[in-house]
Amino acid sequence: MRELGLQVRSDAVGNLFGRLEGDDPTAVMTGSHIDTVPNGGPLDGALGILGALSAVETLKTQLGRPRRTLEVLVCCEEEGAAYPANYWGARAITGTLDPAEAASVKDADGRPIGDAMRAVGLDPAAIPSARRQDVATFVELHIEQGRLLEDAGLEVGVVGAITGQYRAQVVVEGRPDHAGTTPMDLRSDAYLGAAEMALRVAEIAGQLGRPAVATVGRVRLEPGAVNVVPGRATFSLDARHPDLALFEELLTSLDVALHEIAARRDLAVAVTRHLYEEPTPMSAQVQDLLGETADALGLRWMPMTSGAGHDSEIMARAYPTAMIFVPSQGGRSHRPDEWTPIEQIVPGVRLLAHTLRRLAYDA
Ligand code: HGY
Ligand code: MN
Ligand code: MN
Repeated sequence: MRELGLQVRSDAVGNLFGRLEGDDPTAVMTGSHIDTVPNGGPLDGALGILGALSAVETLKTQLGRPRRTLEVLVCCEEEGAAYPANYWGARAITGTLDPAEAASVKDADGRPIGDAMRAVGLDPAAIPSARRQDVATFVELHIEQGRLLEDAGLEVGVVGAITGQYRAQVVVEGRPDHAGTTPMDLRSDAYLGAAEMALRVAEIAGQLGRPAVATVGRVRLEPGAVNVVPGRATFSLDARHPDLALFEELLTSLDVALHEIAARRDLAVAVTRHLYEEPTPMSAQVQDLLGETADALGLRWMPMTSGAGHDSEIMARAYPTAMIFVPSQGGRSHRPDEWTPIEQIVPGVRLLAHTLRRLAYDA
């Protein structure tokens, strides 16, 4: 960013900004998240940052100072991989992050995210200072993480809406017992309850039909010894649907199922919600601008709904926002072989650059 001659600063939660000052200080902002998932791929998030830097570099080199300020965003903590509170960076920017969460949001070992902030010189009390009320537009370039563009042989997607997303932690309490001396009919095995719940969760989403999804991605058993009947099972629940009514129906069905299974197995169950984001529409104006620009560039594109969550769903509640997708090879993502060849990345960066030109130079 410094090499490009951008003003570089970071905010109270560790987001990073590269700013190209224009006559009008309200910013046309573009970027994505710098974090990813365990065992993730090289493009989720990172592509949106590098694409933004490439687009801004080209505009600055060819057109000089913009009429409206351009800003590249490097957003932190989107995934919620270490802490159950994703969109941490975007929520700080839009002023929807409660500073009290620095103490209440804890990792799997019970360590508050506020401790991790302080460990890198950030002050949780300063979180409100991260709020930005000077952003005119936000555009995010991202991999599709699905295979619709590849199957349709198209170059880019213009995202019109982002799916509704629910995340919770489910704790199933049974009774730890000796694995050798406790008869099967006398056990209160928390893992068997959790296992039945996981199967039922998948069944419910499957019965609701595409694009409903529900995932148990992380399970922890306690005490976790090979010769002790698990007394406690803790698992994550991620459920999504782009239609609000069906999203609510999915969540209700899941909750009923978890409690029915616990009651029948004489187990206790506690569900703690960590995330609830309704399906989020993107700005019609920004979508139209992306579509018109894609047409002007002769790009083959289509409107899309995102099954993945993005910082844009948070930004869209505060600023006119839309997203550009480029294809993902085989739809693979959140895994090391996540990939998009450069010739399929370039059309997305071109669309971003020309859209930013229209927003920051032509406006
Ligand atoms: O989970 C998601 O959809 C995104 O990668 N945070
Ligand atoms: Mn991701
Ligand atoms: Mn992402």
